[in-house]
Amino acid sequence: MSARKMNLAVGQLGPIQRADSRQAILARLMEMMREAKSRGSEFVVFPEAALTSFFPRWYITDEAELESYYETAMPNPSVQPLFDLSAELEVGFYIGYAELAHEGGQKRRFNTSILVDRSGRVVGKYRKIHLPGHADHQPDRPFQNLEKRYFENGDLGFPVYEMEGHQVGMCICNDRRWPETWRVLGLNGAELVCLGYNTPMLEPRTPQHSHLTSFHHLLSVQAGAYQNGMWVAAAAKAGVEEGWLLVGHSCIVAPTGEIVALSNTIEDEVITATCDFSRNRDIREHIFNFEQHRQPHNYKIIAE
Ligand code: CDV
Repeated sequence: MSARKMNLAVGQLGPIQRADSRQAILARLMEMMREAKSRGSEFVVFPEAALTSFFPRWYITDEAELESYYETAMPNPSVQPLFDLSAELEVGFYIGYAELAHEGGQKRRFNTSILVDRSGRVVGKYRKIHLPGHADHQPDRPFQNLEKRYFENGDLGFPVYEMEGHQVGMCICNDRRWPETWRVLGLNGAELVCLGYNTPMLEPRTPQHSHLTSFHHLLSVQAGAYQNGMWVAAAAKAGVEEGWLLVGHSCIVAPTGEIVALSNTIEDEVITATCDFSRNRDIREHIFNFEQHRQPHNYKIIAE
C-alpha cells in the first residue's frame, strides 16, 4: 500500500455477556485481527469497552465486582496475546477499555482507548470526554447508564498521534454526537479518527427517538468526517447484550461523508476499505479550508 493509502479494517463485536470469559472475548478479537490481515489490512478498529460486557447498565455497589471490569495496565497478561498477534501479523489496532489508574495517590477511572502500531506498541491514548447518562441510581429505568458514576471525564483533550506516517485521532461513543469533538480533532490535524461505541437502541427517557438510533449514529459520523475532511472508522459492539439490543452499522466513512464500508450484521464482523489520504485534501484545501474560511472570532461562545 502506498504511503498515502491505508487498508483499514473495522472489527465489529457481537454482544459480550456478563458470564463470557476473558479468554473467549480475546479469541474473538484475535480471530477478527487474523481476518483483517487476510484481507490485506494494516490496522483494525475495535469497539469501546471491548473487553467486557457494557457494565454501566448495572448499578454495582460491590467495589471488588466493579473493579473486575477495569484494566490497571495496558497491556496486561490477559490481553498480551492480542498484542503479540498484532506484532506477529504487523496489524495495528485501536481498542477501548475501562481504565483504573493510580495517579497522584488517587484511584482514577476512565473510559479509555489506545492506538497500537504494527509492532504491537502502544503509541497513543485517549480518555472519553463526553460521558452520557447519570451518576445516581435510577431504579425506574429499564437499565442504567452509569458512565457518570463509573468514569471521570477524560483529561487528555483530543490528541492526534503520528502512526505509520498518518495523523490519527480517537474518540469514544457519545463523543461522536458532539461537533466540537470532530472540529478539535480536525484542528489538531487528524487524517483518520477511530471510534468505538456501545449504543443501546432504546433510549429510556426518549423512546420516541429509538427508531432513529442508527440514523443519528450515521448522521453524526458522516457529518464529522465531511465537515473536517477526515476518514472515520467506527466500530460497534452490537447485538443483544444482557437482554438489550445495541446498534450495529459499524462503518468506514470517507472525507466526503460517503459510507464506503458498512456492517450488515449485529455479530462479530470485519469490514474493510482502502483509505486514500490524498482525498482529505479535496475537502481541506477547498470547501473546509480552515485557514481561509473559518471565522473563529464569531465562535467564542462555544468555548466560554
Ligand atoms: N457508550 C455511550 O456513550 N453510549 C451513548 C448512549 C448511552 C446514548 C451514545 O451516545 O451512544
